[in-house]
Amino acid sequence: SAPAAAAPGDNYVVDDALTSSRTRWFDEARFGMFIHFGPYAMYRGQYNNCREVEWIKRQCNIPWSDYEAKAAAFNPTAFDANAVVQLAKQAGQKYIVITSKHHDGFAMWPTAVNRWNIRDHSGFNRDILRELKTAATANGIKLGFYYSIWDWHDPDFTGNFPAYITKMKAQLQELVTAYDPAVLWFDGEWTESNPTNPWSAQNGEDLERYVRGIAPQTIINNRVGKRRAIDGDFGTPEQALAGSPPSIQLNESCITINNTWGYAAWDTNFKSPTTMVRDLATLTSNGANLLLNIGPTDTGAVTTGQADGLRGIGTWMATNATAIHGAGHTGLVTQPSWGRVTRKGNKLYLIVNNWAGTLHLTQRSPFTVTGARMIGSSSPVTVRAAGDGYDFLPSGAATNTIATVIEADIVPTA
Ligand code: FHN
Repeated sequence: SAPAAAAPGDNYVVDDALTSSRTRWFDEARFGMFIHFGPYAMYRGQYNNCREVEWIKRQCNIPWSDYEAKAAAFNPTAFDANAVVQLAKQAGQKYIVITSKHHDGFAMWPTAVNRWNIRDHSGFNRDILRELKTAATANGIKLGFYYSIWDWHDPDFTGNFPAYITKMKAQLQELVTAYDPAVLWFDGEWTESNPTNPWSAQNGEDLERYVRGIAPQTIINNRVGKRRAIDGDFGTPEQALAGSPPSIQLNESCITINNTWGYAAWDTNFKSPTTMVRDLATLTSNGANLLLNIGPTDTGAVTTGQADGLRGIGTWMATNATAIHGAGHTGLVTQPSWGRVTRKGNKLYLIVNNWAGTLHLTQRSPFTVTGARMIGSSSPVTVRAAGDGYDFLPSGAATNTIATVIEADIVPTA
């Protein structure tokens, strides 16, 4: 019989087999670093009495003359790609996504498309995207770029949209050719209610097709288009924990280490390593990634507060990363009140936040536990069938104040 007619958008439902080989590294990574960095950092979160960050131009009604003057003085000599990459690596992050262009339209690489970029406008004679790429590659970390579709600076965005799209594609071509990004992370497609943003569903389809054509291996987020469930390769819940499957195939929650994306001197509300590790465990147990954001200062430095948070996560990861990297959702158990359970092959990882009391696991599908042990300790763990599943009885105390991990060998029996 004749195949069913393709519904609009069907060609954007990515083939599973293709997806699994192309996107496998992303699905195994689980943890990445997001970096919001641009000339908005020059305001350090404040313009007169107005507090804003990467939106400061628009929300604080800064005249372009002022913003352009600030951007001309942008001179982030303290940006140290190696230090950033080491921080990410130490935290157990497998990829970095940095803003190549935010809504202010400012290119963080020496684009030939316009002069509104870090070399021609600011005279900063280094290519920090290149430096990051080099440092990341040397350390086995992937580099991707955030790119804002919405552009406040280019008059063609509102004046001559086809001309704007041509320039946008030319910039994306530059990024792909020069840096071979592992991820293109689009944003700013969402202002549907904003009449100054004419981005349509068709524009999204067209851009996705264009990027696939020039960068077939590159992973694209769903904000390339307006139909978030089917555009791109992965979903992007923001400041929220992605839920458990089934949903769209891949998900990545982007969450800030404090309250803001770019640098604001007043925002020192850093999340604790405990909160972030537990969020990472929850996301891993849901089969989703965490893209944890930092915002370097106007000079390009990573603040102590941000670095300390990442190091705190790294201390936990140094022992327990096996419960995160390559691990994911398990349909075998009900997530317990005392923590989260992830699965990698025939191992379950019980990430125990609350060690006191019985560690009971409720089975949803049959499996047998053939052995269990604490990670980072030689204390044995006894397992016994109990009620609707298993009880785990560790012989020692918790080894970690954030979460202690028990690894269990399992044989699924269904
Ligand atoms: O407006 C941006 C915001 O500045 C930031 O880049 C976040 C990151 O996901 N995205 C937008 C809001 O959805």
